[in-house]
Amino acid sequence: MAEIKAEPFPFPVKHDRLALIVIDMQRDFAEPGGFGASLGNDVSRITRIVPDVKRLIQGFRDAGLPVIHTMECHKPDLSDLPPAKRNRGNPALRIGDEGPMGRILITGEPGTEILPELAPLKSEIVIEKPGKGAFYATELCDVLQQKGIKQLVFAGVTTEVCVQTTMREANDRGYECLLAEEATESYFPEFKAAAIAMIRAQGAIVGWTAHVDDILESIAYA
Ligand code: TIU
Repeated sequence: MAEIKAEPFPFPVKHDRLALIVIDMQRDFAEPGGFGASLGNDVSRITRIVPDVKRLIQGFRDAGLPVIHTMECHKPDLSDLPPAKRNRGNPALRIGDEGPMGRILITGEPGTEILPELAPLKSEIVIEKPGKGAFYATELCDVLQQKGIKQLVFAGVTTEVCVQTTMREANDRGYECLLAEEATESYFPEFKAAAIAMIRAQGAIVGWTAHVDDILESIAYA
C-alpha cells in the first residue's frame, strides 16, 4: 500500500480517493483592514504560508487530483449570520460592516475573495461556508460523495479554528484527514503547535500531519 511519511505514523494514501481542501485563504484573514486584523491579529503570519499553499495546490493540479477551496462568508442581508457570531468579542469592525476592502466577510466583496496567488481555477469547487467548519450548512458532503473522495489533505487558515473544526467534522463523517504542516497557520504560533499535537495525538485521533514535500513526493508518483 502507498504511504505518505506522516505523524504519528505513515498515512495509508489512496490516490484515487484523495483531494486537497484549502481552507479560507481569503484577503479578510491575510491583509490589513480585513476581519483577522479587526480582531487584533498580526496578519503577516498568514501571508508567509502562501508559497507553500501554492506549491501544494500546484502539485494536486499537476497530478490531476481535485482541489477544493472554502471561503468563510455571509449573505449581504446577514440572514446566515447568527447574532452570537456577529456580536462576539470587541472587534474594530464586525462581520457585515464596511471596511477598507468592502463589507467584512460578505459574499462578493473584495476582501472576502481568495488571495489572487491562490485563486481557484474555474473548474475547481469553491464552498462558501457561514461557519467555522466547512461541512456546516454547505454542499461539501454531497460534493465529496459525488467525487468518491475518502481522504482529505488540509491546508489553510487558521489551524486551530476553521482548519481544525473542519478536520473534526470530516473525521466524524468517516474521512481520513492529513494536515500539511507548512501550509497552515494561526495568528498564534503556540495554537498552531498545540493543534498539530492534538490532531495527531492518541494514534491520530483526528488525523495525521505531514510535511508539504512528503505529500508532493507521494502524489507526483501516484
Ligand atoms: N477561517 C478561520 O479560521 N476563521 C477565523 O475566524 N479564524 C480565526 O482564527 N479568527
